Amino acid sequence: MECADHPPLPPTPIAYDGARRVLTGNWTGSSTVPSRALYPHQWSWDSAFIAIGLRHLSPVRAQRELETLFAAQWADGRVPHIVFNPAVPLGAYFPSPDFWRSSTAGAAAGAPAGAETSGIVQPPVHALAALLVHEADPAASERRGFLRGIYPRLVAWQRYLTERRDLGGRGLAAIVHPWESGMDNSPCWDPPLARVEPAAAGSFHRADLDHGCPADRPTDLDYGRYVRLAAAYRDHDYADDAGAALFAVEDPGLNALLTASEHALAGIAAAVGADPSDHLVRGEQLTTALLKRLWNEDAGLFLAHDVLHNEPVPERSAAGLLPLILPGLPEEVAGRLLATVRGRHFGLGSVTDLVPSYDLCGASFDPARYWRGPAWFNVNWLLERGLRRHGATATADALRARMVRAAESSGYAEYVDPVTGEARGTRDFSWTAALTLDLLTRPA
Ligand code: 9WN
Repeated sequence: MECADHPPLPPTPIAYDGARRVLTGNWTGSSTVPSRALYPHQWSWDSAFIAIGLRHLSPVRAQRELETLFAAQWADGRVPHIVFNPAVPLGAYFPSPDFWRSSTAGAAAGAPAGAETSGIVQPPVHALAALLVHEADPAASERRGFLRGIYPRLVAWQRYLTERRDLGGRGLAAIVHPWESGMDNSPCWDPPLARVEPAAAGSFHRADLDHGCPADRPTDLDYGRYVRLAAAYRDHDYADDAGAALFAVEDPGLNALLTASEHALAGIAAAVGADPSDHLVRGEQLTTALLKRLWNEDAGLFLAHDVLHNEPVPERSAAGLLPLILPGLPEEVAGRLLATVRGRHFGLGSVTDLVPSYDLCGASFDPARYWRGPAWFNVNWLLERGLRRHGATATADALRARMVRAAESSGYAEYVDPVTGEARGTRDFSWTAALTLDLLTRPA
């Protein structure tokens, strides 16, 4: 994915040094934990964002970040959302490996025997990350066979999503658990989640509350439903069977990243001497499906679609803005998205410093709670690229400067209050640091 040129930011050595310190502290030797305390394993989309920043410190380390993740890929192509570190005690994070039981319950779906992972996925930012990592040092990438090695794995990952996960038969991938969106607690999942019977409160222990503030985290009721959904998927051998799914939703955020990654795969194919045309065609098909299935003219953004009830979810989330990163978006749609970002629902540049994760005017808006209003740096990093792609250069420049300031002043927080910038969630969070480095250093 290309971005238009933009002027370098004025030097901010404190932000750069702080971000480097976080990434160094969270490196385990083969990958990076999102947070030492709260998330002590490897997470899928975190690693993609982390690699995008790491490439500025060490392109080879950035390559290893992605290679370590893909070493735990399942034979059906899925990239698990967590790869567990066997050296970390079981009680440090829940749901732990003994909950997912990937090497046994996932055997039929091709889970690796030598690693314990979760069985669900996260959004596919990986092809985009791999291309950016390669471009940071093509000679080192060539020497290590990085792109050539990861290309078939990336293709298998994309095909898993476009084929096995097209549960609605509508040309889009469906998520089977809110965590698969990466925006776990978004109000978009409330209506389909309300139909799920929660697991009994005493049947599990929430390790997240040992480290996080309850007001910033999901409620116990939502957590009970997450546990029920994950257990049901596991007990069905992680088979992608539309008839058995308790939750199936087409998320515009995941599908936008799937489409962007198909375009990135075209770039990777060209770099390794393969034919990029299939990826370009698939990228166009996905864009067409996104527009046809999820675009909502009245709302001025893309809406999630509940596959099991065959209806749109009437909630505005930042996920519905993410197609702004796509090339080939019709000009009038891009124009509406730009207006929505700046308008009263997201307020960028007037009410908010960073784009909130959810509608400022929505009934469920909460500036503190997990994906129900706070601003995340990965979402804003993607939107900054999208704004730039569609010519909103001044808005992108201003957003970039505010992101760097917010990252530094919040102590590289996991998320921030979108209006006051107050730090929320955990601190020294890896993708916040990585994407800050990228904003300070780009273009590679
Ligand atoms: C569950 C690691 C992950 C992110 C997700 C974020 C949060 C986990 C949790 O942390 O999810 O996967 O325990 O809440 O929502 O986007 O990848 O940083």
